[in-house]
Amino acid sequence: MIMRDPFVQAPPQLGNQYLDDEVLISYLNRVLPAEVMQDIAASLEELGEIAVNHYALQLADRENEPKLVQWDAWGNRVDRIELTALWQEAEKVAARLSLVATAYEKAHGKYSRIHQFAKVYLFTPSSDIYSCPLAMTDGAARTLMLSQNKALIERALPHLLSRDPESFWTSGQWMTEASGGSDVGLSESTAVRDERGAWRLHGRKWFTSAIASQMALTLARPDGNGPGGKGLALFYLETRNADGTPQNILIHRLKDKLGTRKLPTAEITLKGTEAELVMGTADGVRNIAPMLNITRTWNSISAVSYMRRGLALARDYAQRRSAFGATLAEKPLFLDTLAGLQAEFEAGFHLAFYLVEWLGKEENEGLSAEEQILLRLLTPIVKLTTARQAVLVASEIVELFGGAGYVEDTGLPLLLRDSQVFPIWEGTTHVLALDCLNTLESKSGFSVLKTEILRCIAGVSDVRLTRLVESVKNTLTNVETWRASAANVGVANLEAGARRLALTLGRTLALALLLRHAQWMLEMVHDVQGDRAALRFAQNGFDLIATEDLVGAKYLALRE
Ligand code: MFK
Repeated sequence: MIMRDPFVQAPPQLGNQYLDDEVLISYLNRVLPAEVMQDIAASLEELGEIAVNHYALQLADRENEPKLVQWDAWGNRVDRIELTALWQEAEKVAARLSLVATAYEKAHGKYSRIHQFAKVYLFTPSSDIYSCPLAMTDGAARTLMLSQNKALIERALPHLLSRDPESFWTSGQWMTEASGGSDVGLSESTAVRDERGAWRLHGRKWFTSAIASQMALTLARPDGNGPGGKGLALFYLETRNADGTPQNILIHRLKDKLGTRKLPTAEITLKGTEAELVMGTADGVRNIAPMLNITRTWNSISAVSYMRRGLALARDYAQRRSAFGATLAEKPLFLDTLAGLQAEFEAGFHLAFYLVEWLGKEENEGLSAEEQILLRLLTPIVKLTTARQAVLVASEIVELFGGAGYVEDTGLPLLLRDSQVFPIWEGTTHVLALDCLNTLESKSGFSVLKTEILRCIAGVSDVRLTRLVESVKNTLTNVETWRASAANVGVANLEAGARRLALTLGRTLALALLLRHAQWMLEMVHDVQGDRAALRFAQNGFDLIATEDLVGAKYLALRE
């Protein structure tokens, strides 16, 4: 009898993550002038290759995690974070490839944000979410610039925007306290002036991501200020003394998180940490909002990048894995599920980059009053929609791999654990939905958004797509009808429906963007399959408005 070696499954492989990405390339071809596209293509191809190499390193480094060293051998409290080698390498790559600076150097005007976020999109899933400290670095740079605080701009921006790994700084965003990750106005940290007149911060920060950063923006309540977000002030601090020891900061422990485990997130106490006011002694929540909006944009791009990574792996695996007499790539049911996920990804992709386009326009050309309301609405809507998609897609991808998807050393469970951070960080789906509802109600935001969605589909004329144009319009009418009737019943009904409302708006806008892109593909690129993502995404569903009494849900929700 011939003894055969047991079967060994070939693992999934990644190709150049830029060259392989038809969705990214066709989007860039549509929105960028040809000379910009030509200018940036090489940098994206380089990142596409780095993404492959770092993915392999990431898999090999899977079990390494950052460590907190609190004491030295002689009993001195040192509170030092030992970062993993790959995490430190990611910081160097980020500086060298200007993952933050590209947006501020503005080599391509309003398109610079698109260039920057295309790079971020390629790098993030191979970086163990190094995009987190970079998001806050970008947010800090923007917040300081808007503050017009000359001294802080001169001090910090050259570091935040450096291309030199030696001088590059990242920034933390130290906001969350035990009293309120969402209701930030409950923050208990205080600020008092010392005998020199310098501000000293005291208090416990409960969830400080990227604790290894060189600086942070944070909130504290100056002595004598009133309660709530208005009574907080925005402060700038540097985390270390000249000798590298923490600047009156105690690091108690690193969070034992479900995912993003390479990212050192800590519980800390500020014990008289010296800090400087960024702008004024109050309105801290309003003043830190630019940072939130930037990090929410990063969150959206990161969520989309994770979907793309999962799909790239699943597609490759489908060619390598056989079952029941054929490869998975030949199995209609496998393909049907994959197609549904690809449509979700493409919808999220267009949403996220559409948000980036508006951010680029705001920074380079300025926005009209109506456009400001639009961007204020788009940021939470796109963040919450893409974040929910990322969890759903990651869960399905893991399942597509069967048992291998459930085994840690394939690296696949990481996709799901890391994706779960997207709907939690930077505002949960609930908090962002309420923020969205507030803007819709207080600033006539609905009519602004509706006008924009209709503008996106105005040029969609191909007969394969026009049925869906009508569906978009009908959904907008449904939303309007529901809002009017829910408002009549009372604020509680509007609030209960806020999540469905925000997701419906996000998914309807996504469909409109897919339709606009499909029209371009059919008309300009003569791609006969150009309508596929829009048709399939519509089938996945986009109108989530429920007409039943949502307040009545209380009975069901609380039933034992
Ligand atoms: C890839 C991963 C990248 C992620 C990096 C993560 C690292 C960071 C980790 C974390 O820290 S996660 C914690 C994140 N926490 C949040 O995101 C907070 C979520 N909660 C909210 O967003 C609440 O809506 C908010 C705290 C803002 C509500 O607080 P308040 O005190 O009720 O504020 P209010 O009254 O809504 O707003 C105060 C002012 O700010 C208003 O302006 P006026 O004073 O002029 O009226 C608002 O219009 C303005 N404002 C609030 N949010 C804004 C904003 N302005 C512009 N954009 C916004 N988003």
